[in-house]
Amino acid sequence: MPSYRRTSAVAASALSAAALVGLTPATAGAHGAVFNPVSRVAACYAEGPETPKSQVCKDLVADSGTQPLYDWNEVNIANADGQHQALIPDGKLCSANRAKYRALDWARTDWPATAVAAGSFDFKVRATAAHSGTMTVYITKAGFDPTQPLKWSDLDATPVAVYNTTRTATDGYYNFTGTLPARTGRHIVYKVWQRNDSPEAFYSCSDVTFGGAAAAQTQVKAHAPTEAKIAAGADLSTVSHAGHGGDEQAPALSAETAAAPTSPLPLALAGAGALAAFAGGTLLLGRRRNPSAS
Ligand SMILES: [Cu+2]
Repeated sequence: MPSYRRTSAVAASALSAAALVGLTPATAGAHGAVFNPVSRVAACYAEGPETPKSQVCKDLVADSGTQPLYDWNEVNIANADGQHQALIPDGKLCSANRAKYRALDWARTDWPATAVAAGSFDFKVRATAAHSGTMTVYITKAGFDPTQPLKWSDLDATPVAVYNTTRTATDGYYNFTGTLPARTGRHIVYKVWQRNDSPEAFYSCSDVTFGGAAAAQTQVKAHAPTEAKIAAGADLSTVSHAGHGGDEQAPALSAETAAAPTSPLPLALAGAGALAAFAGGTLLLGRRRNPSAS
């Protein structure tokens, strides 16, 4: 499908103006996070990196600082290439085995949680950068003990949702419906988002509670960051606007555009599924190792 990766550099001055309609500015940082049910890192970011309210988020900041929260849309492995279980040991699923995000692995029962019930569920993923790939969402098996570190074998092999993502997201969100099985008490929803235009993958844990009693254990209500909150913290994010933080090389660009890294680059050519570097009025379609850097 991504045959454009093989495309050798060609001057594409003949590209129709219609194709330009799909150009979107690549101003956002990388990736995204699950907002419903809200993921651990997103819930703590929503509380405020400087003023966390729940004890677990306070403890996260005490342990790891505020940066993991400002970088709420990261939690990635640049070269995952589908090898999730080989790369992430048991107990490290929520951090994707990233030391920076180690606190997310804490097996605690006071993570802000979303009350859910068996049946249809509308997932929401805030994508600060849209990527082509597949989002696979799992839930822990019945009988899961949330006081123990999350293991791969804790996850029900049957996903609760599988969603193919595109390079565009509606108003910055991927919305899709899944089906939650019957459960009781506290469980973890685990998301793996594997890109198919690069080996990169993203991971997250969202805490959910089935039934009212367990939900009451959470003192601070879980909520997702607002757009205002996202904007307010963007300047403190270390997730590069041109690449993917420290995890990945910034995209290879033409000489002209590489010389001006601060200018927003129109990277996405929707429809054509191709990438363009817009330089000096000339559109170049070039082969890129990592075509969809955001
Ligand atoms: Cu990204």
